[in-house]
Amino acid sequence: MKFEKTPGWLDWYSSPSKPNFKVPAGAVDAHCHVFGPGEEFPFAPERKYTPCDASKAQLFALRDHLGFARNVVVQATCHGADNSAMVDALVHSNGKARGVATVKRGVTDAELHAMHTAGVRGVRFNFVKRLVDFTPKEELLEIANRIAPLGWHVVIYFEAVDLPELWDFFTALPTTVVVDHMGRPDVTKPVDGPEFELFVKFMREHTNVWSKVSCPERLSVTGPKALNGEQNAYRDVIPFAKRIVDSFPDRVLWGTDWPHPNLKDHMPDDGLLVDFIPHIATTTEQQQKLLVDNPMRLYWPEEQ
Ligand code: 0GY
Repeated sequence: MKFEKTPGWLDWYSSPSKPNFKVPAGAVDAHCHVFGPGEEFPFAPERKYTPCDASKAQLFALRDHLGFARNVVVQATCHGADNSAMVDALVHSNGKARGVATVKRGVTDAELHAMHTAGVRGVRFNFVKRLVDFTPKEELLEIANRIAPLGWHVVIYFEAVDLPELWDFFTALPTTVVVDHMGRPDVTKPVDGPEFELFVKFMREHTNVWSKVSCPERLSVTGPKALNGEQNAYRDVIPFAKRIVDSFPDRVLWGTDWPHPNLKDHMPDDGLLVDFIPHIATTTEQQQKLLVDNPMRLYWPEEQ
């Protein structure tokens, strides 16, 4: 089936630079997606956008180019609860990829076990209204209770302003809980202001909560250009991500977010994104935890 991209959709950056920062051996890109290809894995009828194709082979080529050893492939909303493209990437990765699925209440135990065998280790609950329709919380809690015995975790994606309303639900989840992109803070607000303090409190008071310190390109207002005298792009995101890494070094993950759904203004050079890492994880010990030890503990615990 042929699919027309959403008007204005930006294709991923086809010739990323070689990063200056050399990631540690065994590093994991813990947040990335595959899109289709649509002819092989059709996009979901209920999707809110139609992306460009972004195949497993292209993802694995990027992994090698950037120096990563492994990927965690997160189910993207354009595929709804049909996890076949993501699972296909896992089973063709030579054990170098694990995944996070989207499932509905009707998923069978046999389907969950098959996904586990393929390498799925979590489910994603998305609360970003522009991306998904509402799912009742009791349905999500039921899913969380079913995946918990498999040792899986729950990945949550939400906007910072919605954290107060979602707090009770999040803190009732029975598994490790991984927050996408630091709960999408508004980085024009102070890093020690009430909004981000609430997120820090969420992590401080709930030791099962982890955060991806990813997606500066999504959160930044200053953007990718290093300004006069500034050495780094996306500099307005640094204080937020650095604060989370400094405070919770054992509960942070990092990912490229390739192929970068829904970016309107610019498509990041993935090499530049890797060069962002040493600005937020400033010691080799922090970098080792962020890129290797933490994702390995969560996604490949049997190798620990
Ligand atoms: C991300 C962010 C976005 C999209 C999705 O599954 C998705 O469609 O996650 C977004 O638009 O903010 O993590 O990839």
